[in-house]
Amino acid sequence: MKRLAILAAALLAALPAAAGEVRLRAVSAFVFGTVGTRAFEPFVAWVNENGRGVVQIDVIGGPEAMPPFEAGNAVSTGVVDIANVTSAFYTRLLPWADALHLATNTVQEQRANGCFALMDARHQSEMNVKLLARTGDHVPFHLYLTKPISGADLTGLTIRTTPVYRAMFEALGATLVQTAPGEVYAALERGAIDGYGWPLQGVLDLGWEAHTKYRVDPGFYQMDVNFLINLDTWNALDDAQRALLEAGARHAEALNARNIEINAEERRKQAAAGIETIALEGADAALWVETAQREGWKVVHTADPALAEALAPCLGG
Ligand code: 173
Repeated sequence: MKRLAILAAALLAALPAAAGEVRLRAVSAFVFGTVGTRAFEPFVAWVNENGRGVVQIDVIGGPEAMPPFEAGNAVSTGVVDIANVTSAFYTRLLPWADALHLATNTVQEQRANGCFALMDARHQSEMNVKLLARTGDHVPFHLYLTKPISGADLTGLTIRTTPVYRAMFEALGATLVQTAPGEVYAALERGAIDGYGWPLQGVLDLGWEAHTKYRVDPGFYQMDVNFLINLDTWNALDDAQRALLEAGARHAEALNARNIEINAEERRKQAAAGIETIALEGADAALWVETAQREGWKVVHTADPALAEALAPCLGG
């Protein structure tokens, strides 16, 4: 059976595509049906619906098909054509990419003021990918905990991180462990961590509410989930194929506005699931958000001072 399947796959791959139609292979660093694919799924559906005979996207899979921190490398080298991935998972390839989640404006504003074009150009020259779309606007990140805190001090707590939260949580005194999202549940269950960073959306998609007691407010930054396409693949497409993908990207970005409503719903769902809010106030709240922004930008400055200077104003300051 297995040999037959392999033979069939080989024969299919050897068949020439319909004239003018190109098939692109895509992976997602996030599990399908969760917050990280909320814009990518409609993008793929839109392209496959509107791109018949022009361009089609074949989804290979999510993190079960490829480790999430490898997705950037895979699209950079052309192992896949398209990746749905957050910049935090490819900072090894593009150290300044932490800037993306520091934006306080929308991708539509970044397209209008030239910031998107600048970031796209740098993705192209430094990572061999085109930045096709940015989704996730309006969704802040939060710290979630299994035990309470009384202020903006994380001393003594072991927190699961990614590059998104690292500089901020470290400055606030936490001990950090970096893991892929797929390892968070087990780490909570084992008691290996006292909390984790994650966007406002998605905790319940992943079942983490079972081991989550608190969400710390306010949130900080803005989630970025980007569609990257290998630059050689992009350059080999014709104008109609590129236009189709660009239109699909705009379609996905237009969905970002819905996040404002989804955020409100998510807060209600978390509360209903027993996740209490720890709302930092006054000087603690100020320290929380100021530390986030200051420490985040420090990382970008260290990676590329000139680019940090150029990006800060057009990402909303
Ligand atoms: O916490 C994470 O794994 C992370 O960095 C992230 C980024 C964007 C969306 C979801 C999670």
